[in-house]
Amino acid sequence: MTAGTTTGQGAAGPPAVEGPTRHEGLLAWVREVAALTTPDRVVWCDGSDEEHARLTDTLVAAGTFTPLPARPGSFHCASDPSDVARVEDRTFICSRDPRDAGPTNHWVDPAEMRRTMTDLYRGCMRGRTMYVVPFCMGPLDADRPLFGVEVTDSAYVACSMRIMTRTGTRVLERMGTDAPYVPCLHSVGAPLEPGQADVPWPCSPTKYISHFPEDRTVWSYGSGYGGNALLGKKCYALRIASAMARDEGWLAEHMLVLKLTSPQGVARYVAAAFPSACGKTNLAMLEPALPGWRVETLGDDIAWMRFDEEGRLRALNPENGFFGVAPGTGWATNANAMRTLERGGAVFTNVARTDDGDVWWEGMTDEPPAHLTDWRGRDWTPASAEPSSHPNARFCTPAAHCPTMAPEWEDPRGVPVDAILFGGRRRTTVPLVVESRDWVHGVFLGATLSSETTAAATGEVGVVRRDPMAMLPFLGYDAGDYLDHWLEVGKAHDAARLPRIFHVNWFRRGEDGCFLWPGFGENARVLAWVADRLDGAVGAVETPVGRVPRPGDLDLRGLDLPREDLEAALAVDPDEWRAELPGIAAWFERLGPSVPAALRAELDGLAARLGTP
Ligand code: GTP
Ligand code: SPV
Ligand code: MN
Repeated sequence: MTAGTTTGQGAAGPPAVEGPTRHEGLLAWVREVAALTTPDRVVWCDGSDEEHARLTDTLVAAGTFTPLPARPGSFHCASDPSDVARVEDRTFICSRDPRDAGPTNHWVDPAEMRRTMTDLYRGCMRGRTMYVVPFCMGPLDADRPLFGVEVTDSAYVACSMRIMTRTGTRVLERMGTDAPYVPCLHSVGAPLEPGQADVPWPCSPTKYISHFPEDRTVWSYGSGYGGNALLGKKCYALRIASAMARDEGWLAEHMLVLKLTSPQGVARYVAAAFPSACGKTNLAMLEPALPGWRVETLGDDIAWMRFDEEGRLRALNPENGFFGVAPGTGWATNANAMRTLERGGAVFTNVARTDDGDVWWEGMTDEPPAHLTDWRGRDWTPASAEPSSHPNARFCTPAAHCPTMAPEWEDPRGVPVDAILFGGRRRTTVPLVVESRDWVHGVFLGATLSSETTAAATGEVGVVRRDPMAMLPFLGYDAGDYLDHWLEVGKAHDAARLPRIFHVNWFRRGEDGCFLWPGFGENARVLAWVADRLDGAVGAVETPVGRVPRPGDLDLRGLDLPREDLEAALAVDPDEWRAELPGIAAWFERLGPSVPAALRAELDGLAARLGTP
């Protein structure tokens, strides 16, 4: 049997499973899943263009996809209105010891979770096709590629995984007969009775996104949405990989990676962690407003970082595509994303459709079209009360379509990171950019990162919460242990070679409620300051929170920004920071005894510098 062929269900139960591999462990697992979930047929995905066309045809026939005549090869997709974002309250870290999940994760005993979910999975693929998607996180020519296999009853997931990861026969070949892999089991949780008509977006009100970090396994049920269902992304490449990284001395982080080249031709690599919907994709694809500077893209969401023999931290983007926030993406803000999306092969989920076969979302153009079909299929005009697209509407597109990809983005060794930025979405208090004094202080800045919640996860939007290294929803283990791991990797390597750590905030607002800093392409001015700081070529002023540029330290040529706004964006107000201290102390309290003493000492030092005992 070859990849892509199907096995029909015998009269007496689940389909016989053979596959285009001699990996006995994988075959046994797929057989076991098929026996439990009883799909009508099993398809091993080969990753070919023909298969992609078959999948998209299937999705069009099911009413899930709508072809976009204005963007040949790309599709519109509408999810069920209840299934539009990550479900953090249904996400579980099932470590054997609850202490290892830590106070920030939901924990369920692994045996109990397996029992609960096995009951849910029993017969859950009835009437559906089970797709077997072998995938590789990172380039296939790595010395030790990290594999996964997602078994899913969703054609949308199979199709999206082919965009977001390296999939198919080439992966099975590289896996050979015995490579380890992360089993990722996914079901939308909507079995079909004989003769029952399907819906365009099957899903279940019962959702579980479960991780078994000791077994390196993911079980997901009930949702088709990106972060809940494309299991190579947040579930594997962050939650499971963070546990692997802790054990093996590396870092799996929620970070973009970019290459910044100065007018003198000096190239620097920058990794940046911002919480969901806080600007990673935009920064990764930035078009500098500063003449002479150049930004190229290596990744927009996840970085795996390992130390090389010379003690340099090297970052690799394990993904193959972008799953980006659509609203706010336009020619004025992120032209490179717009160019990427013109090249076909994209899936647009929960955006609006135009009358001439294209997509539209808030922020794509200044003026909305006079008439749209909104993300829920309803007529929409500029007079409509609600936005036309869901605020967490997403595009899914191959990274290779992005015109600014750095040639080395697929180098399996990764790129040496010169600077790490932590950033959040804060209306007040946090200045545009701060440089840390050293690694430990930088880890403190990351550990106490705070941000307003966004539509990327279900729940209230705009609430300030602590989000250490933008990893709060993605930690596969105890948060205090994670911070300690950051300190330990710093200690284990030559301080002079460690990346320098900065903290940024593009989202501070003035008294009128408007953003103080114009953001987007203008953020190149902050990147340039960071690069110049690495060279010691530009000044800064010491403040209680770290080193901050004076207005004259930023290259502001060509920027029309009122001096008061710039000063307000850079200001470190001791009163605001004193008011911040109890929140940080409460956060450390919540994380409990595993918070490293060195970070508690940093908090004491900050309090002392602010004149509070
Ligand atoms: P995830 O994919 O959820 O991890 O998000 P992300 O961090 O990649 O965020 P993204 O770049 O998609 O930006 C999210 C939202 O923030 C979009 O609506 C952007 O328009 C907006 N945004 C990004 N950068 C800036 C900026 O510099 N200033 C302002 N004001 N808004 C920004
Ligand atoms: C995020 O929420 O941080 C995302 C989108 O990048 S998702 O894949 O849903 O996690
Ligand atoms: Mn993300």
